[in-house]
Amino acid sequence: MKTIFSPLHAGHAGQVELIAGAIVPGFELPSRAEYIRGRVESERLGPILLPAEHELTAAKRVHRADYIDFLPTVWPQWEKSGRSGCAFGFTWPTRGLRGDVKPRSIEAQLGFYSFDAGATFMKGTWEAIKSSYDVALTAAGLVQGGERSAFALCRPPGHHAGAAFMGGYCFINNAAVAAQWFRDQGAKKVSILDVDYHHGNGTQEIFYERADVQVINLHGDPMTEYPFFLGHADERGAGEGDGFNINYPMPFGTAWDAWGSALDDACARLAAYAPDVVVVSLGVDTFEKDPISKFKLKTEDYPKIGARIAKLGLPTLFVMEGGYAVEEIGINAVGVLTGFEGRRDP
Ligand code: SP5
Ligand code: ZN
Repeated sequence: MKTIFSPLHAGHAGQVELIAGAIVPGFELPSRAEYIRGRVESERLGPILLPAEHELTAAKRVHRADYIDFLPTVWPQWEKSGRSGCAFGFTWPTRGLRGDVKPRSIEAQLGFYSFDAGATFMKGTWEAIKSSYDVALTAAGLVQGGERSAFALCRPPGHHAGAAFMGGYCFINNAAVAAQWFRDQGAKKVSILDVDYHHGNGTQEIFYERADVQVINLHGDPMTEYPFFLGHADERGAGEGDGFNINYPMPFGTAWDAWGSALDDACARLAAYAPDVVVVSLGVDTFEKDPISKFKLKTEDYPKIGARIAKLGLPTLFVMEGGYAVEEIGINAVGVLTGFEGRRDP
């Protein structure tokens, strides 16, 4: 399969992160994408192509227009206000505060459009966000054009970003954008299968009241794992969307046995829905050595994920999300893709 990749992701670098009582260098590193690109090459998965530039129209089909218009202004506003370092909000309009008035301060605007301090801006961040969006849409175009599958090597990731908020390293929800774009191209039904370790709260929020996009998530139980405030099994969708959101929260320590059973169940629900196309939110932070996660999948398990998805027999777009065990991220992510292609020895 073809991979779409942009070198512009690399400008999104130098993040800091608040974690476990300390400020540390961010985990969502440029080297993540480089390791994956390297593995795509060494495994000869297929050609690696640059994305085509796209207008932001498709982004505004799933995100609020004012949110998308805000993103390119963040770094310029931050610099103009005399700040440096990296830009992120740390005051949020939570219960008891007003969420209906957007203040003028850039710090406050960042809080207004975030649910945590995990999506940070540096000088090259907007260009990276835009390139990640272009990567997703270009890869979606290949599948729309008749290819069985394509790999959108997106960075930054997207599944925590909602209609009008960023967070968890995510800004534009690339998988949601692609799913909506397939709908707008004529697909009647689209399924999003999110296998990232963390619940894709943004994707769930975007499609929660819709029956035309089925959203399935396998993830760490929000009672104990980030993003904590969404991702329970009783969240089944609302209104017309009732029954079209499916969550599989799982406890710390979950290994292939239980995770693979959840995937089987998820794939059965997906097949019953019978979508025209599948978008996979591909995170590999389920890996046993992931530094911020608590599942126990092994390198040999990733090709099995791909093989199970391939059995659906549907056009499939893979969109890169998380995975922070940098040295193994390429092996595991590309393992899913070679497993999908039915290669015996990935
Ligand atoms: C796309 C994606 O995978 N985003 C993940 C964002 C996770 N941010 C919060 C991480 C909290 C980790 N807590 C574990 C502490 C380990 N010492
Ligand atoms: Zn994740």
